[in-house]
Amino acid sequence: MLTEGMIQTHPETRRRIIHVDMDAFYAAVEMRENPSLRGRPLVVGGDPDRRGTVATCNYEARKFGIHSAMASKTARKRCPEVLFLKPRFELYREVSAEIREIFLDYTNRVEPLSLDEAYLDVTRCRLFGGVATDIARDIKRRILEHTKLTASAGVSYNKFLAKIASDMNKPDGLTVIRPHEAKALVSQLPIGKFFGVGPVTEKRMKELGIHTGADLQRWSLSRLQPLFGKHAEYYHQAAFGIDVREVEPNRPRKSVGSETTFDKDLSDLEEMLSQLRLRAREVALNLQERQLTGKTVTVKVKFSDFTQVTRSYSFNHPLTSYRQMIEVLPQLLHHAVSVRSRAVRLLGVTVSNLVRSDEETIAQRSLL
Ligand code: DCP
Ligand code: MG
Repeated sequence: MLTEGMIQTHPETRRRIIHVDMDAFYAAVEMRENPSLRGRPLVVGGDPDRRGTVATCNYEARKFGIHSAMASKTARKRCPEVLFLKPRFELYREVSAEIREIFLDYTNRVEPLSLDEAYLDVTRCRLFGGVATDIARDIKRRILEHTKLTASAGVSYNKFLAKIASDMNKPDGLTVIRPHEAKALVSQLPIGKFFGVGPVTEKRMKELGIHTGADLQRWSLSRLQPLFGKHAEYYHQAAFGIDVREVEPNRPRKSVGSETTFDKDLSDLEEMLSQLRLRAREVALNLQERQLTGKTVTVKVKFSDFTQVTRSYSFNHPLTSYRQMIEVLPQLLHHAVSVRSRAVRLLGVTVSNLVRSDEETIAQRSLL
């Protein structure tokens, strides 16, 4: 059993981790580009007349209960005058590259999680006398100066708590969680906020009566293990504010994929196949851009009732052509759709087991 004393003397509390997350990122960039949008409820992504979902929205729209991943139609119902903007990923990628440059001025140990957030391990950074809070404040100041956008930062001794902290005082927040504050704070935390607890695990935990960190603290590791396998130890430690995961700079990409949701569900196999080929072409282009190739092709099918099936095929060697990829699609699709006889709402293709494309694979002969 981990006790409070053990947490405060745990060697991992010596680390200094910062999590930086931009505020309402896509929406904030759009408002910067067009200041007349400020003050109006605004959604980026989706289209109220079709099926898309909200990528993000500004804080004015959040007041109406609109949030990321919500169906556009629901968003419009909650706020009929909300403005829908098309995402401009090029622009967001540019800003993302700018903030990464700023991070690298403080430490090489930067782990980007998405375009708008990253972990930084500043344990060895000597700027500002090594005071992580001051480093975080300076990072926020430089981001604002350089991009005219605000970010929220969380400072703590591990990734889990730094991320929780950055979310506590959004927007433009700077929040510190110190070792002696961790246990009480984690006790209050809803179980869905724990790293690695997605909607499925959250449901399972709740069925077991685990709704908060405090509930989780009452479960011994040996009771969690048969239920959560290799994740049990992580959950057990996290309940006491411990998370030993390192900040991993430039974590290699594990897969490249592309998927699409249809305006109208598909039930014709030929039509599904041609859609899959389009996705595969996107994936091939993306792989080529990154000078990657892979051994495993996965087809994902989501049905009209939102259930989902994936089917994979692994080659002995990395793919050397687009043709190889599309040759396995009919069989994978067939296996996937034979599971359920329902209309198809979404199709996707992913290539994983990635390796760098070298002379033997596709650098010379293009994947396309
Ligand atoms: N995003 C998306 N689809 C989602 C969630 C997010 O496309 N389901 C995109 C749009 C966001 C960006 O990623 O702008 C960053 O995601 P965040 O979760 O950090 O959300 P925001 O930065 O928009 O808002 P917050 O201020 O809550 O961080
Ligand atoms: Mg954000």
